[in-house]
Amino acid sequence: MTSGKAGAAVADVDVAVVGAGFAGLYLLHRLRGLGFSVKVFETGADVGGTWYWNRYPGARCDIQSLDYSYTFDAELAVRWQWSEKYATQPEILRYLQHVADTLDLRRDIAFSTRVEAAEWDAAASLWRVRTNRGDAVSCRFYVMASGCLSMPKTLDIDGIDRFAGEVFFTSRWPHEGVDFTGKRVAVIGTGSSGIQSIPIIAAQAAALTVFQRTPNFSIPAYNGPVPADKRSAIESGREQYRDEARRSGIGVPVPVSEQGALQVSDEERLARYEAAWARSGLVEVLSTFNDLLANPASNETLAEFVRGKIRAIVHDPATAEALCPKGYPIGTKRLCVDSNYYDTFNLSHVRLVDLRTQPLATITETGIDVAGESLTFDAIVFATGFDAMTGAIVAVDITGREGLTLKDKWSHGPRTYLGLTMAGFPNLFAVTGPGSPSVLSNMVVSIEQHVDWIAGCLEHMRREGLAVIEATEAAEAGWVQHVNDFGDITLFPRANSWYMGSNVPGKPRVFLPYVGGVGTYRTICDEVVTRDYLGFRFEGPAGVRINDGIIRRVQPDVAIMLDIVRGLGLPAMETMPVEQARAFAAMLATQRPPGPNVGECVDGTLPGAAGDLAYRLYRPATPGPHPIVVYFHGGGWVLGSHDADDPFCRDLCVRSNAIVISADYRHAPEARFPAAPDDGFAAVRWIAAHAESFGGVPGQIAVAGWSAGANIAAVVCQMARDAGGPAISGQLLVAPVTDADFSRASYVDNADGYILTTSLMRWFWDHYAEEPARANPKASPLRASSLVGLPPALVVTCEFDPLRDEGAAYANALAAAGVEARHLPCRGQIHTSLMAVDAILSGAAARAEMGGVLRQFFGAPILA
Ligand code: N01
Repeated sequence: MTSGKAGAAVADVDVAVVGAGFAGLYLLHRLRGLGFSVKVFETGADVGGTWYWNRYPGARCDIQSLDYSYTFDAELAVRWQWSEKYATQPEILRYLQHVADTLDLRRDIAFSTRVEAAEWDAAASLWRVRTNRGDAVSCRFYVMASGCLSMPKTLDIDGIDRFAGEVFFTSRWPHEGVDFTGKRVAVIGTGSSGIQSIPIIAAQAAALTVFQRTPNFSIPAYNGPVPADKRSAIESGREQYRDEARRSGIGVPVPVSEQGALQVSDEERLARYEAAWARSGLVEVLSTFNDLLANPASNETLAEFVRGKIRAIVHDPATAEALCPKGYPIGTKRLCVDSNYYDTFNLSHVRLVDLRTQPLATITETGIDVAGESLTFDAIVFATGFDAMTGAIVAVDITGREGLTLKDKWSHGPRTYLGLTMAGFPNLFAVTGPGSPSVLSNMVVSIEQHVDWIAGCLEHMRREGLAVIEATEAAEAGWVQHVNDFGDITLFPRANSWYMGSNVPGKPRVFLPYVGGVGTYRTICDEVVTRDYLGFRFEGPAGVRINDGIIRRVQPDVAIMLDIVRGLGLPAMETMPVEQARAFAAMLATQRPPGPNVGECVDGTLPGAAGDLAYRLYRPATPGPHPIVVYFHGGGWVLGSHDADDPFCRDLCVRSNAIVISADYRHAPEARFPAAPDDGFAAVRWIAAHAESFGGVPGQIAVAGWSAGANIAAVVCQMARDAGGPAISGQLLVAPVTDADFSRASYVDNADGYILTTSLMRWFWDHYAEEPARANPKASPLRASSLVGLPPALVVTCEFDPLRDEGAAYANALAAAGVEARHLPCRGQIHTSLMAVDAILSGAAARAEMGGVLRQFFGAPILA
């Protein structure tokens, strides 16, 4: 018995845990070691979780056993020797039984006991848990360690109750095993469970028919003894190996290529895929290039490679084609790892029924009816999957504060903070819950990290005398946003998979796991702690303590870029002499992806206000003539050239179907204000007057620019209006400088840390213009006496940019002056990130919108 908060009710145990699989066992051991009393409830009659239930023939892990092992106990790691590269279910179960015995865990586990309900008692600050055996247990903390793939999907096939033969579910396989010798067997489902069991069932059965609705990609396991190189890699530096796993993307230390699949020649790409196929391993194969799960064209190269393998293995071309997955990217449904799966379809007694061409009508007394055929079977095996990630959690009737049930809270998709906790549900934790890397990782690594985090949190609360912890609504909403943002820059949402909840009829289509990687995720969880449990509300005898906030607000790919930049320890540009800063900026520009191909790219010169100016012209691949966008590069009037913004200009050209002419201008401090806008205006006048010679449409000229270039574009529009021409069709101002005023909130909020800093902006202004000149509308276009009569505008601003508020102010002022002006605020972006074409994918939607608006400026329809 243990006490709750001072003066509060006394709980039966400190912690109640649901599930005695990998997660529950380690949780029990870890918390017991810290002196907490723990009770584990397990539906199964023994430990094992997933590995207790999934006893179907061929069940194995698909992460190598040496990696798919606990790491918390060095002695255990040395003592236990795996017999195979991918251990079988019985061996993994024996391992977990061994762990339970060695650590004496069974005495605190109630087997064959299902938790049916758990209710938060706010007055007593404890959970009241009820089981199917009528136990009522109170606890201070309640932990769902119930697994991600433990709740079988409710069967959505007609007629199941009518079948008179034998029925089996891979997820609930009989303990005594099944003998299919001489039988006609049907297997429905071709996910990992189907793909693992089909070859073994085929070896026994008289006839096997596989019913496939969606083909899956599968790679060979090449199972065998534990690979010697892997064993020695671990044994020669166990801690270092495990640490690398914890900091890796998937929880297995595998080198990830630094190249995209399209950055190498066709021959090189094929050679790498062949090597990966020969080596196998799902993590390894998907790490062959760094953009396989982000770039559809890259992904398709691997998908087609695997299809080629299927066609080479399966003799009957029609069967091979039916087995070839199409219509979703490889890796976005769990990649399967098989032993002789495709070869099985070369056996004369094995048949594939493609449910896409012969839909399943019903199950009958004697078998299965599909379109045009009635098939007879002695046994049907359902390998139809799980209500993944949320199913097992909401299977318990969980009621939090003020009667809120978790089922209701998650009715539109799960909402968690870090995949660990939920607002409205105090003192409730989930191990590898939705919103954490979980199923996209080596589960054991993720489980250990979650258990350690929970243990650390409980210790912290004990130390501080805190009784209740709960995620705040804002922290949770921020995390849900971050998880979705990460999912959205990958290809995962393009598949109907259980990752998306789309395998279960009626389940909200939401990307369930966190795709940022276990290393990134661990850093975030640790940061929550070091920032004094950011995003949590605590209650204790001293009252309520709230540390509200959002742990990640910048877009995920922007965060990764910022981490890389920070890691490089680059000097601040404003500390350099101008020439050095220019060379430095030019060097950085060479590190970016090149941007898309355009029809033609030519360099030339045109007359400026005081001498020739270089320009670069980008012509679309479509037949001309085209409208023209005159573009001004960024760089604080001091740095940059048409090289600097080259990828962005290419992107604009492709998306707008317009010629983009990136016109240079004289730079400060050699040529200070107003040289830049004077050159800009001269360039626009020249190009307008010679539009046809550029292949342009006369009278269809827009201006665009980024940062200081957007300042020039905005000023040029004012100069053209005041000079009576040329007519400008529209202005695209991306993160523009519009006002020399450092007092706006965005300068304060984003002073540092987002590449363009306040001090760098001061440095730019100091080089560009004397204080009094800065008030001139040719330097600060927001200060123009009137904005009436300016061309339509799209003003794009970035949330974490010192220039954000002056951009927004310009958009508002334009609109107030009757200009057709739109403001596009980009959540989570920084000053430079929209320029990073093909590197910051979260900026792609904004770039598409810019291209669409340019088309609108010229009166053309926006393409999809
Ligand atoms: O389940 P699944 P699983 N009519 O959902 C089909 C892990 N695991 O148990 O894709 C006809 O992947 C369904 O078709 P479709 C691993 O993470 C690991 O195989 O929905 N067919 C699909 O083909 C894995 O990803 C290992 O069109 C129906 C299949 O059933 C996860 O568990 C081993 C249907 C279900 O595939 C789940 O794998 C096993 C219907 N009404 C599992 N309903 C390891 O190796 C469903 N299907 C560690």
